[in-house]
Amino acid sequence: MIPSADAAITRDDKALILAYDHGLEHGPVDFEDVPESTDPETVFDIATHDAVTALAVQKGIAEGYYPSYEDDVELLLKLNGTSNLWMGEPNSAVNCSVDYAAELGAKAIGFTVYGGSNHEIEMVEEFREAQEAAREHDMSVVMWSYPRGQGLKNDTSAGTIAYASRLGLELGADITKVKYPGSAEAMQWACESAAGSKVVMSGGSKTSDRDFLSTVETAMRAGASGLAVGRNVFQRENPTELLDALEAVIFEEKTADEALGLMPSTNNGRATASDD
Ligand code: FBP
Repeated sequence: MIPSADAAITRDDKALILAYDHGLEHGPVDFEDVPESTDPETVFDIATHDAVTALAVQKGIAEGYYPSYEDDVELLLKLNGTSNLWMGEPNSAVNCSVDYAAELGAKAIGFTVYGGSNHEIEMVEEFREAQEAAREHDMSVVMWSYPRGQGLKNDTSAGTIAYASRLGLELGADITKVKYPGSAEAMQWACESAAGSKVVMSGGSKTSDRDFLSTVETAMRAGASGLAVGRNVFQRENPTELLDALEAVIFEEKTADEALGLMPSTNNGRATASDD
């Protein structure tokens, strides 16, 4: 790993990446709970929060909306992606070049690698091309390291997630994004396996404020360098409040309980009927 290669998308060596590639990966169903999130402008506005170190989007969204936000948001251009309409073995089409990402103003590239898929070999070869081109542009490299496919039934087991974070180190990612493996011990193993390169936790489907902040606190104490989160932010009625709380946990080493106190709409940390 190259020291400080991720400086443009980190703060105090930590990252809070807001992911908004769900329209491609999952489809518009992810915007149903908060229909305003269908409009990329809504999420670009959320990304102007101080806690957000980069916004990850696909090319079409960057082309249309980033010009209005380039002073306030760091762009992480996701170079590949697959729709949920694809029913084959896990794979991800490369839909943007590193040169074009740089032209659009991106400071970092994002790339999914499905280790264990029948398509692992070609995905890693595509990653190689992108990673080396990113180095030429001094752009940070973030790998979405999501083992799945073939015989990989449980893609969040401790051993699989430790292997996922190691793939990021071995293949030259500055930051590797992995699914939460379910415990502090497993997360610590994943972070140690990355041997000094950064590991960030993927947000996953929406959970309660308390559950989410507790998981983030656990991941941070286990050695994670932050979070790459989508639904747990933009599917909330008040994403700014959650970002205030995440800022406290990730950058100020506050506990989840302390951070919940920054969220008036959860009744200062006490769960309410709307706390879902
Ligand atoms: P979430 O925080 O909403 O889980 O987003 C993280 C992310 O990696 C997105 O970038 C991506 O769209 C999605 O999860 C992919 O998740 P999966 O491949 O498991 O459907």
